[in-house]
Amino acid sequence: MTDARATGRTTPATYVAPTTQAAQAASAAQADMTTGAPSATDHDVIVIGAGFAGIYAIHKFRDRMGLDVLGFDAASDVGGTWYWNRYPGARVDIESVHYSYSFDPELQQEWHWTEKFAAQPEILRYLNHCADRYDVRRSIRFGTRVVAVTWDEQADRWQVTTDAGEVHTARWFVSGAGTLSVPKTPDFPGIETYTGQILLTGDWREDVDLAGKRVGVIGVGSSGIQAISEISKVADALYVFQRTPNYATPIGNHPTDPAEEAAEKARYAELRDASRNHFLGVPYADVQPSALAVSAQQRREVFDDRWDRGGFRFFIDSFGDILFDTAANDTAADYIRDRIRERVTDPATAELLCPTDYPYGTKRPPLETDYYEAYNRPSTHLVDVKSNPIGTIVPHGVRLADGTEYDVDVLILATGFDACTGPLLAMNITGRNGVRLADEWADGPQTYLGLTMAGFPNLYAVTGPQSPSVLYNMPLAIEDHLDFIGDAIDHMRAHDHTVMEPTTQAQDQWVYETNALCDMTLLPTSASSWYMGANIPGKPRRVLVYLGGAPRYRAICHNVQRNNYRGFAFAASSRALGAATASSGTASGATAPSASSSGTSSPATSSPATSSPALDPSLMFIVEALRAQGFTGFPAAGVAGARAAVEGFVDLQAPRKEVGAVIDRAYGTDPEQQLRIFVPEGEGPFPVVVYVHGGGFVTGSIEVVDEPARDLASRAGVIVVAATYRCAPEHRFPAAHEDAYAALRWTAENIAGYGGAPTRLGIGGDSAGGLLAAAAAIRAQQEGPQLSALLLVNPLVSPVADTPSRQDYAEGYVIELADLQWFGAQYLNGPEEVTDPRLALDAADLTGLPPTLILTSEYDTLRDEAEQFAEQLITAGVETSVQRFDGMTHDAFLLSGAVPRCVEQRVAAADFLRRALVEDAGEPAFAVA
Ligand code: N01
Repeated sequence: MTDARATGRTTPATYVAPTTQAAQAASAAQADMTTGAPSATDHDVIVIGAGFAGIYAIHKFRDRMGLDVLGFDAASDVGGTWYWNRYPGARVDIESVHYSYSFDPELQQEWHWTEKFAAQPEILRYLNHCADRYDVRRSIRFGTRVVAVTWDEQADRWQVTTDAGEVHTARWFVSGAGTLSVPKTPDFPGIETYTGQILLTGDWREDVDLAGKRVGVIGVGSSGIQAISEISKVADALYVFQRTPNYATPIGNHPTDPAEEAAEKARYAELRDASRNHFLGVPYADVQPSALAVSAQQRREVFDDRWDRGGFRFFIDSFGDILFDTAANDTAADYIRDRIRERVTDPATAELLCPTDYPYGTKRPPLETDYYEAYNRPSTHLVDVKSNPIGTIVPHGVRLADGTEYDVDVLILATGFDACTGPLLAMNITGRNGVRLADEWADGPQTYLGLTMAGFPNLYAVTGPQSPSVLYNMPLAIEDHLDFIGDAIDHMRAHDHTVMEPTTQAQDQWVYETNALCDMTLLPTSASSWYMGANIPGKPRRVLVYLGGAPRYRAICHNVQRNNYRGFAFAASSRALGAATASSGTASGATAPSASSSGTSSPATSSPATSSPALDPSLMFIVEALRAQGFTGFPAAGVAGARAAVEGFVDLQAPRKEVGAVIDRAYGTDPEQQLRIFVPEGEGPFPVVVYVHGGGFVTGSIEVVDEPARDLASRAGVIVVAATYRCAPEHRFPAAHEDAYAALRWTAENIAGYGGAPTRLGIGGDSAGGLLAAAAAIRAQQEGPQLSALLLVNPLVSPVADTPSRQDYAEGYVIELADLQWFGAQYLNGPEEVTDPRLALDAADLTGLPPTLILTSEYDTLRDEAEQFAEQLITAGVETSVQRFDGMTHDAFLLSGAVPRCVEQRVAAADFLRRALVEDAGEPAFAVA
């Protein structure tokens, strides 16, 4: 369930495209529209909708920020979705204790939910209580539909026209019109001849007594399933017209358990935090990596458990690959079909209720109570309108294509919504230069962060298309968006900006990321999912939700803010915005040249908003996958948790290649001073490279680099000696440094006994291992052995580097700034060590180092320091090449099973080693870059 509706309502039995309807009303109203100076109808912010979004928006902007705010809602009172959807059985399907406001700690302590999953009347009571508590009604015009929203370029304000012909203006326009608030009413032929009562689940405002009636329900989505479960108990006869069966799973509702409520309230803050760190915004934490990685028995146990515990646990808290992998999905779909067959007595009806032609979860999964048992009542009849479609509506009922007729007194349309884009398009929005949103979105939504649009200054779509919206617990998603908007308004006021708008580059990149994420899932395979806009004839088939999960989305938004509103342009007037939003170099917190004053202008930095191509979609899931398994960053995980998380990389690697030989040896007496020697196939003696694993001096092991080491050995035809070392915090600086060098020495002295040629020796490593490898190479200049190659993969260069990439990718890109700080704190004995040239490589003497290759990744906190280090090496006369991989993040080099483009980095590394160590050493390995 989602939020308020203020627009686009259609009368039952007639489907008018919302934009057409709004445009007609608007054209009359706009005739006498005035522009210019603020008047009594001028406001700071206009808010659309009086549901969860509208209530908090008014409270926040008016009471917390002191702005002049006016709200509109077509309804006669607050409630949004919960105002309009009063059909029997309407109920939330996220636990109420989580599906509620979190911004007011006292409210959440005081409010008592009577059921685990509250029914519609109770949620409406809650929203009325909130409306009273924050006294929002005095700022809302109820019973008022907005029919046009037009940017006035002279006044730099939005003009908002109502169906009463009034025009109000505001600097900022915030739509809380919801995602599922424009009902779809199919235009069945003959529907105007029907003499019974037609009801629309999405526009159901009064109690209707269906006892003793003959009722027809068209549609078996979440609304239909909830309604059918209740109506079947009272109707004389119930005919369910089903086109596509659904995978419904038990909601698990029950009256609130006082002990459970007390326990939840005692740790409410913690629960909210956990919710915001979960893909769907609920504090579930039991998801298993893969349905295919466990035995059939173990899988069954997980499914049984999640089925019994209810809520979205089966969907989101069972196995992480259900939405990505057809075979994994099949296991869930088979399980649900089996359970349906157990519950429905008539086998033919059971088969008809079993979905077979689309994967589970690609249509929004409904939750149910006794839905399948409804079909065991003799009065409930399932009618298959896929094989025999609805032909016409006749005066007394429904006639199918083959002529069969069903007489019904009441016909209920549970036929869904024009989701996500519908509510915005219904408002007939026109932005700068007369550009209509409907035209901009002719091929699908174009947004930045699912919240803002290029060409539409100061306009914000709360839980808009291409944001996590319906895949993120709505009240929390709404609060996050409104807090972002509030911060943006504060930022503008603090810097005398009049307007803000995303750049087209930032928007294009967001659209790319949203679509790319979707393409990695099974969603595009569903024929009629509203997630894809596929339920509305003629609607562009594009994913409408951001599938990267709430934590990743929140991290991106946070990064945008902390980086000077990366991807947005600010200006003193919208006329100055054009150049700033379209130009190529100013996407990062850009300030238009003619802006009056900003205090925010910053050098353009390479960032997700400015660079192309975008982050590789496979990597978008890595952080999310870690979080889904309860990992919320290295500092929070602690030493043991951090180590376990890095060991988990092994599950994301390709199968280990066969090599000629694998030999384990020790190079010291400590159990961590181990080597694993990977000898390639073929005739030796082979050149040799010592490889030092990364992991922030704290984590990592030979097991984690086993797969890449084999890959390098076989690709380059060299012996790879993977070394581990004493880790922090048990062993602090310089233990790891000493060990990396000791491993190098051991190799030089012993490798001949394993088929290696110690005269053709190199060293390499990734991340902190890169720093250790480089430090060992620097030491080897003085103390030997002589080296012929240095390979640095996404290396750390200095604990205190201060570079744009450390800021740009501070959160949400595998290694976060906070992780770097935490790792440093584990390894260093004190802050004075940060200038030690063994740790601050940029302070070391680099002369005489062997030919060096540095691989960097576009979206890596460490990118810039590594590239600057390359320049220093060149200045020091070292043959150096640096290769940046667009779209990649830190650690992609290790994740061969999850990141297809990892192979490009491996090939680059192997080519370098082959040229530097295997081929004629008389020629330079490569030109100085
Ligand atoms: O709509 P839907 P909904 N002839 O689009 C059928 C939220 N919600 O209102 O699949 C015959 O899911 C259509 O058939 P098909 C939730 O996010 C939440 O039920 O296109 N049938 C389908 O069966 C949910 O996903 C809650 O073949 C026609 C049905 O109508 C979203 O709202 C409760 C037809 C539409 O299903 C929408 O759910 C309720 C035609 N011409 C809703 N046209 C909770 O929180 C359409 N259909 C619990």
